[in-house]
Amino acid sequence: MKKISAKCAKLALIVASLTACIAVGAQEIREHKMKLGYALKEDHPQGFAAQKFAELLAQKSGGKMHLQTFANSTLGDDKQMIGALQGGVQEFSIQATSPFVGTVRDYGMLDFFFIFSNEKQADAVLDGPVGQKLLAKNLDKGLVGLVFLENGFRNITNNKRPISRPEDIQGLKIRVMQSPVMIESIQQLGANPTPLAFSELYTALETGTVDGEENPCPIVESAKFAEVQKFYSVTNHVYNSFVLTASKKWWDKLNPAEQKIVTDASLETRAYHRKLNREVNAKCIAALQAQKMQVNQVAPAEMSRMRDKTKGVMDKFGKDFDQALLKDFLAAIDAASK
Ligand code: TK8
Repeated sequence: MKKISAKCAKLALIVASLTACIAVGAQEIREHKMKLGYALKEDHPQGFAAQKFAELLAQKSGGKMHLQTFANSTLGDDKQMIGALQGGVQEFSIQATSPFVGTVRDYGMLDFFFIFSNEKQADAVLDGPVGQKLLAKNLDKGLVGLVFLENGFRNITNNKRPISRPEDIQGLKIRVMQSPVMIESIQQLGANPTPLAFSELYTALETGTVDGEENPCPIVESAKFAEVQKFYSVTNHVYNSFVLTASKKWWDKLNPAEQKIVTDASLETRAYHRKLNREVNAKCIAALQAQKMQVNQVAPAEMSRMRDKTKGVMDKFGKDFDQALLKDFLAAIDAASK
Protein backbone atom coordinates (compact mmCIF):
# COMPACT_ATOMS: atom_id res chain seq x y z
CA MET A 1 0.00 0.00 0.00
CA LYS A 2 2.83 2.33 1.02
CA LYS A 3 4.44 1.96 -2.48
CA ILE A 4 1.18 2.94 -4.28
CA SER A 5 0.60 6.02 -2.11
CA ALA A 6 4.21 7.17 -2.66
CA LYS A 7 3.71 6.78 -6.43
CA CYS A 8 0.39 8.70 -6.26
CA ALA A 9 2.04 11.47 -4.30
CA LYS A 10 4.82 11.73 -6.90
CA LEU A 11 2.29 11.75 -9.75
CA ALA A 12 0.22 14.41 -8.01
CA LEU A 13 3.38 16.53 -7.64
CA ILE A 14 4.18 16.16 -11.35
CA VAL A 15 0.61 17.06 -12.36
CA ALA A 16 0.63 20.07 -10.00
CA SER A 17 3.92 21.42 -11.34
CA LEU A 18 2.83 20.77 -14.94
CA THR A 19 -0.39 22.69 -14.30
CA ALA A 20 1.62 25.52 -12.78
CA CYS A 21 3.89 25.61 -15.84
CA ILE A 22 0.91 25.70 -18.18
CA ALA A 23 -0.62 28.48 -16.09
CA VAL A 24 2.62 30.49 -16.21
CA GLY A 25 2.96 29.78 -19.92
CA ALA A 26 -0.58 30.97 -20.45
CA GLN A 27 0.29 34.26 -18.68
CA GLU A 28 3.82 34.82 -20.05
CA ILE A 29 4.09 37.74 -22.50
CA ARG A 30 6.59 36.90 -25.23
CA GLU A 31 8.39 39.08 -27.80
CA HIS A 32 6.26 39.76 -30.91
CA LYS A 33 7.04 41.85 -34.01
CA MET A 34 3.90 42.74 -35.99
CA LYS A 35 2.94 44.79 -39.04
CA LEU A 36 -0.24 46.84 -39.55
CA GLY A 37 -1.20 48.26 -42.95
CA TYR A 38 -3.70 50.95 -43.97
CA ALA A 39 -4.50 52.92 -47.12
CA LEU A 40 -4.74 56.51 -45.95
CA LYS A 41 -2.08 59.06 -45.01
CA GLU A 42 -0.51 59.18 -41.54
CA ASP A 43 -2.26 62.53 -40.89
CA HIS A 44 -5.74 60.97 -41.27
CA PRO A 45 -7.45 59.67 -38.07
CA GLN A 46 -6.90 56.16 -39.51
CA GLY A 47 -3.14 56.79 -39.18
CA PHE A 48 -3.50 58.14 -35.65
CA ALA A 49 -5.53 55.06 -34.72
CA ALA A 50 -2.75 52.81 -36.02
CA GLN A 51 -0.17 54.72 -33.99
CA LYS A 52 -2.31 54.65 -30.84
CA PHE A 53 -2.82 50.90 -31.20
CA ALA A 54 0.96 50.43 -31.47
CA GLU A 55 1.55 52.52 -28.33
CA LEU A 56 -1.08 50.61 -26.34
CA LEU A 57 0.31 47.20 -27.37
CA ALA A 58 3.82 48.25 -26.30
CA GLN A 59 2.58 49.74 -23.03
CA LYS A 60 0.39 46.74 -22.06
CA SER A 61 3.06 44.16 -22.95
CA GLY A 62 5.97 45.78 -21.12
CA GLY A 63 7.50 46.68 -24.48
CA LYS A 64 7.39 43.12 -25.83
CA MET A 65 4.74 43.62 -28.56
CA HIS A 66 6.31 45.78 -31.29
CA LEU A 67 3.84 47.00 -33.94
CA GLN A 68 5.17 48.66 -37.11
CA THR A 69 2.50 50.70 -38.96
CA PHE A 70 2.51 51.27 -42.75
CA ALA A 71 0.39 54.05 -44.38
CA ASN A 72 -0.57 54.76 -48.03
CA SER A 73 -1.28 51.12 -49.03
CA THR A 74 2.49 50.37 -48.62
CA LEU A 75 1.63 46.78 -47.64
CA GLY A 76 -0.91 46.51 -50.51
CA ASP A 77 -4.36 47.81 -51.34
CA ASP A 78 -7.36 46.89 -49.19
CA LYS A 79 -8.07 43.58 -50.91
CA GLN A 80 -4.39 42.57 -51.07
CA MET A 81 -4.03 43.19 -47.33
CA ILE A 82 -6.98 40.85 -46.63
CA GLY A 83 -5.08 38.10 -48.46
CA ALA A 84 -1.89 38.93 -46.54
CA LEU A 85 -3.75 38.63 -43.22
CA GLN A 86 -5.20 35.26 -44.25
CA GLY A 87 -1.74 34.09 -45.30
CA GLY A 88 -0.21 35.25 -42.03
CA VAL A 89 2.37 37.51 -43.72
CA GLN A 90 0.82 40.62 -42.12
CA GLU A 91 -0.62 40.70 -38.61
CA PHE A 92 -3.12 43.62 -38.70
CA SER A 93 -4.96 46.02 -40.98
CA ILE A 94 -7.29 48.98 -40.53
CA GLN A 95 -9.56 49.43 -43.55
CA ALA A 96 -13.15 50.01 -44.55
CA THR A 97 -15.52 47.03 -44.21
CA SER A 98 -16.74 47.29 -47.83
CA PRO A 99 -13.68 45.76 -49.58
CA PHE A 100 -14.08 42.73 -47.26
CA VAL A 101 -17.45 41.67 -48.69
CA GLY A 102 -15.86 39.18 -51.10
CA THR A 103 -14.54 37.40 -47.99
CA VAL A 104 -16.86 38.41 -45.13
CA ARG A 105 -20.09 38.53 -47.11
CA ASP A 106 -22.30 39.77 -44.27
CA TYR A 107 -20.30 43.02 -43.97
CA GLY A 108 -22.25 43.93 -47.11
CA MET A 109 -25.33 44.78 -45.04
CA LEU A 110 -23.36 47.71 -43.61
CA ASP A 111 -23.29 49.25 -47.11
CA PHE A 112 -27.06 49.75 -47.48
CA PHE A 113 -27.70 53.45 -48.05
CA PHE A 114 -29.58 55.66 -45.59
CA ILE A 115 -29.98 53.04 -42.85
CA PHE A 116 -28.06 54.93 -40.13
CA SER A 117 -29.14 58.48 -39.21
CA ASN A 118 -26.31 59.39 -36.84
CA GLU A 119 -23.10 58.14 -35.20
CA LYS A 120 -24.79 57.35 -31.85
CA GLN A 121 -27.16 54.92 -33.58
CA ALA A 122 -24.26 53.34 -35.47
CA ASP A 123 -22.20 52.94 -32.26
CA ALA A 124 -25.16 51.26 -30.49
CA VAL A 125 -25.56 48.68 -33.27
CA LEU A 126 -21.88 48.04 -34.03
CA ASP A 127 -20.81 47.78 -30.37
CA GLY A 128 -23.74 45.55 -29.45
CA PRO A 129 -24.56 41.85 -30.10
CA VAL A 130 -25.12 42.39 -33.84
CA GLY A 131 -21.66 43.95 -34.24
CA GLN A 132 -20.12 41.04 -32.35
CA LYS A 133 -21.92 38.55 -34.62
CA LEU A 134 -20.67 40.42 -37.69
CA LEU A 135 -17.08 40.38 -36.39
CA ALA A 136 -17.38 36.65 -35.63
CA LYS A 137 -18.08 36.03 -39.34
CA ASN A 138 -14.32 36.58 -39.91
CA LEU A 139 -13.22 33.51 -37.96
CA ASP A 140 -13.87 30.85 -40.61
CA LYS A 141 -12.08 33.08 -43.16
CA GLY A 142 -8.71 33.12 -41.38
CA LEU A 143 -9.38 36.58 -39.93
CA VAL A 144 -10.13 37.99 -36.47
CA GLY A 145 -12.40 41.06 -36.53
CA LEU A 146 -11.32 42.94 -33.39
CA VAL A 147 -13.33 46.19 -33.37
CA PHE A 148 -15.20 48.52 -35.70
CA LEU A 149 -13.63 51.97 -36.02
CA GLU A 150 -15.24 54.91 -37.79
CA ASN A 151 -14.78 56.09 -41.35
CA GLY A 152 -17.91 58.23 -41.20
CA PHE A 153 -20.84 59.39 -43.31
CA ARG A 154 -19.94 59.35 -46.98
CA ASN A 155 -20.62 62.30 -49.32
CA ILE A 156 -20.20 62.78 -53.06
CA THR A 157 -17.44 64.81 -54.75
CA ASN A 158 -17.29 65.48 -58.51
CA ASN A 159 -16.00 67.83 -61.19
CA LYS A 160 -19.18 68.47 -63.19
CA ARG A 161 -21.76 70.18 -60.96
CA PRO A 162 -23.03 70.55 -57.41
CA ILE A 163 -25.41 67.70 -56.49
CA SER A 164 -28.57 69.14 -54.95
CA ARG A 165 -31.07 66.49 -56.08
CA PRO A 166 -31.01 62.96 -57.55
CA GLU A 167 -31.26 64.26 -61.14
CA ASP A 168 -27.86 65.97 -60.71
CA ILE A 169 -26.22 62.55 -60.28
CA GLN A 170 -27.52 61.23 -63.61
CA GLY A 171 -24.72 60.00 -65.87
CA LEU A 172 -21.81 60.88 -63.59
CA LYS A 173 -18.96 58.32 -63.54
CA ILE A 174 -18.53 57.75 -59.79
CA ARG A 175 -15.79 55.60 -58.25
CA VAL A 176 -17.10 53.26 -55.59
CA MET A 177 -15.56 50.70 -53.24
CA GLN A 178 -15.49 47.10 -54.48
CA SER A 179 -18.81 46.06 -52.91
CA PRO A 180 -21.91 44.87 -54.85
CA VAL A 181 -24.28 46.84 -52.59
CA MET A 182 -22.25 50.03 -53.09
CA ILE A 183 -22.10 49.47 -56.86
CA GLU A 184 -25.84 48.85 -57.14
CA SER A 185 -26.78 51.72 -54.82
CA ILE A 186 -24.83 54.31 -56.81
CA GLN A 187 -26.37 52.85 -59.99
CA GLN A 188 -29.90 53.17 -58.52
CA LEU A 189 -29.08 56.84 -57.81
CA GLY A 190 -28.51 57.25 -61.57
CA ALA A 191 -24.70 57.37 -61.74
CA ASN A 192 -22.31 54.99 -63.52
CA PRO A 193 -20.30 53.17 -60.79
CA THR A 194 -16.59 52.34 -61.27
CA PRO A 195 -15.27 50.01 -58.52
CA LEU A 196 -11.63 50.84 -57.77
CA ALA A 197 -9.15 50.33 -54.92
CA PHE A 198 -8.59 53.49 -52.89
CA SER A 199 -4.90 53.45 -53.89
CA GLU A 200 -5.93 54.09 -57.54
CA LEU A 201 -8.50 56.79 -56.78
CA TYR A 202 -6.49 60.04 -56.88
CA THR A 203 -5.05 59.20 -60.33
CA ALA A 204 -8.48 58.20 -61.64
CA LEU A 205 -9.83 61.59 -60.55
CA GLU A 206 -6.80 63.46 -61.90
CA THR A 207 -6.99 61.82 -65.35
CA GLY A 208 -10.78 62.12 -65.57
CA THR A 209 -11.23 58.33 -65.71
CA VAL A 210 -14.01 59.05 -63.23
CA ASP A 211 -15.93 62.31 -62.67
CA GLY A 212 -16.21 61.83 -58.93
CA GLU A 213 -16.18 59.58 -55.90
CA GLU A 214 -17.78 59.36 -52.48
CA ASN A 215 -16.02 59.46 -49.12
CA PRO A 216 -16.30 61.05 -45.67
CA CYS A 217 -14.94 64.57 -45.38
CA PRO A 218 -11.76 63.69 -43.42
CA ILE A 219 -10.62 61.43 -46.28
CA VAL A 220 -11.42 64.07 -48.93
CA GLU A 221 -9.35 66.56 -46.91
CA SER A 222 -6.43 64.26 -46.05
CA ALA A 223 -6.18 62.87 -49.61
CA LYS A 224 -6.24 66.46 -50.97
CA PHE A 225 -9.04 65.64 -53.44
CA ALA A 226 -9.67 69.41 -53.69
CA GLU A 227 -6.71 69.39 -56.11
CA VAL A 228 -8.73 67.26 -58.54
CA GLN A 229 -12.37 67.78 -57.49
CA LYS A 230 -14.48 70.96 -57.59
CA PHE A 231 -17.71 70.07 -55.78
CA TYR A 232 -18.42 68.41 -52.40
CA SER A 233 -22.14 67.64 -51.84
CA VAL A 234 -23.29 66.52 -48.39
CA THR A 235 -25.58 63.53 -49.00
CA ASN A 236 -24.67 61.45 -45.89
CA HIS A 237 -25.84 58.51 -47.98
CA VAL A 238 -24.10 55.78 -45.93
CA TYR A 239 -22.33 55.48 -42.57
CA ASN A 240 -19.11 53.57 -43.29
CA SER A 241 -17.00 51.71 -40.75
CA PHE A 242 -13.34 50.86 -40.65
CA VAL A 243 -12.50 47.53 -39.02
CA LEU A 244 -9.33 46.60 -37.12
CA THR A 245 -8.58 43.03 -38.20
CA ALA A 246 -5.92 40.51 -37.17
CA SER A 247 -4.52 37.49 -38.97
CA LYS A 248 -6.04 34.33 -37.38
CA LYS A 249 -2.89 32.37 -38.23
CA TRP A 250 -0.96 34.75 -36.00
CA TRP A 251 -3.72 35.22 -33.38
CA ASP A 252 -3.98 31.47 -32.72
CA LYS A 253 -0.29 31.41 -31.69
CA LEU A 254 -0.94 33.89 -28.85
CA ASN A 255 -1.65 32.71 -25.30
CA PRO A 256 -4.75 34.02 -23.44
CA ALA A 257 -2.81 36.81 -21.70
CA GLU A 258 -1.39 38.05 -25.04
CA GLN A 259 -4.81 37.87 -26.71
CA LYS A 260 -6.27 39.92 -23.85
CA ILE A 261 -3.63 42.63 -24.43
CA VAL A 262 -4.64 42.84 -28.11
CA THR A 263 -8.36 42.92 -27.29
CA ASP A 264 -7.96 45.58 -24.58
CA ALA A 265 -5.73 47.71 -26.83
CA SER A 266 -8.30 47.42 -29.66
CA LEU A 267 -11.16 48.65 -27.44
CA GLU A 268 -9.14 51.61 -26.15
CA THR A 269 -8.10 52.45 -29.73
CA ARG A 270 -11.78 52.43 -30.77
CA ALA A 271 -12.74 54.99 -28.10
CA TYR A 272 -9.74 57.19 -28.94
CA HIS A 273 -10.28 56.99 -32.71
CA ARG A 274 -14.01 57.71 -32.73
CA LYS A 275 -13.48 60.83 -30.58
CA LEU A 276 -10.66 62.04 -32.85
CA ASN A 277 -12.52 61.29 -36.10
CA ARG A 278 -15.55 63.26 -34.91
CA GLU A 279 -13.38 66.19 -33.84
CA VAL A 280 -11.70 66.25 -37.27
CA ASN A 281 -15.04 65.85 -39.05
CA ALA A 282 -16.57 68.80 -37.17
CA LYS A 283 -13.95 71.15 -38.64
CA CYS A 284 -13.65 69.45 -42.01
CA ILE A 285 -16.11 71.37 -44.21
CA ALA A 286 -14.31 74.63 -43.37
CA ALA A 287 -11.03 72.94 -44.31
CA LEU A 288 -12.42 71.89 -47.71
CA GLN A 289 -13.68 75.41 -48.35
CA ALA A 290 -10.21 76.71 -47.46
CA GLN A 291 -8.92 74.26 -50.11
CA LYS A 292 -11.31 76.03 -52.56
CA MET A 293 -13.88 73.21 -52.86
CA GLN A 294 -17.48 74.33 -53.45
CA VAL A 295 -19.55 72.70 -50.68
CA ASN A 296 -23.34 72.29 -50.72
CA GLN A 297 -25.74 70.56 -48.33
CA VAL A 298 -28.45 68.44 -50.00
CA ALA A 299 -31.88 69.45 -48.62
CA PRO A 300 -33.67 66.79 -46.49
CA ALA A 301 -36.52 66.49 -49.01
CA GLU A 302 -34.02 65.67 -51.78
CA MET A 303 -32.13 63.26 -49.52
CA SER A 304 -35.37 61.35 -48.91
CA ARG A 305 -35.90 61.20 -52.69
CA MET A 306 -32.40 59.66 -52.93
CA ARG A 307 -33.35 57.23 -50.16
CA ASP A 308 -36.49 56.21 -52.06
CA LYS A 309 -34.47 55.60 -55.22
CA THR A 310 -32.12 53.16 -53.42
CA LYS A 311 -34.77 51.24 -51.43
CA GLY A 312 -34.82 48.40 -53.98
CA VAL A 313 -31.19 47.49 -53.24
CA MET A 314 -32.10 45.72 -49.98
CA ASP A 315 -34.78 43.68 -51.81
CA LYS A 316 -32.19 42.69 -54.41
CA PHE A 317 -29.25 41.90 -52.10
CA GLY A 318 -30.88 41.16 -48.73
CA LYS A 319 -31.23 37.46 -49.60
CA ASP A 320 -27.41 37.21 -49.96
CA PHE A 321 -26.90 37.63 -46.23
CA ASP A 322 -27.39 35.53 -43.08
CA GLN A 323 -31.15 36.11 -42.79
CA ALA A 324 -31.30 35.87 -39.00
CA LEU A 325 -28.43 38.32 -38.67
CA LEU A 326 -29.98 40.72 -41.19
CA LYS A 327 -33.24 40.62 -39.19
CA ASP A 328 -31.31 41.32 -35.94
CA PHE A 329 -29.37 44.09 -37.70
CA LEU A 330 -32.50 45.91 -38.91
CA ALA A 331 -34.18 45.44 -35.52
CA ALA A 332 -31.11 46.86 -33.73
CA ILE A 333 -31.09 49.89 -36.04
CA ASP A 334 -34.77 50.46 -35.31
CA ALA A 335 -34.25 50.07 -31.55
CA ALA A 336 -31.30 52.48 -31.60
CA SER A 337 -33.33 55.12 -33.42
CA LYS A 338 -35.88 55.39 -30.61
C1 TK8 B 1 -9.07 52.98 -46.83
C2 TK8 B 1 -10.19 52.95 -47.83
C3 TK8 B 1 -11.05 54.20 -47.78
C4 TK8 B 1 -12.47 53.94 -48.20
C5 TK8 B 1 -12.53 53.95 -49.71
O1 TK8 B 1 -9.32 52.25 -45.69
O2 TK8 B 1 -11.93 53.03 -50.30
O3 TK8 B 1 -13.18 54.85 -50.28
O4 TK8 B 1 -13.30 54.94 -47.66
O5 TK8 B 1 -11.03 54.64 -46.52
O6 TK8 B 1 -10.96 51.79 -47.58
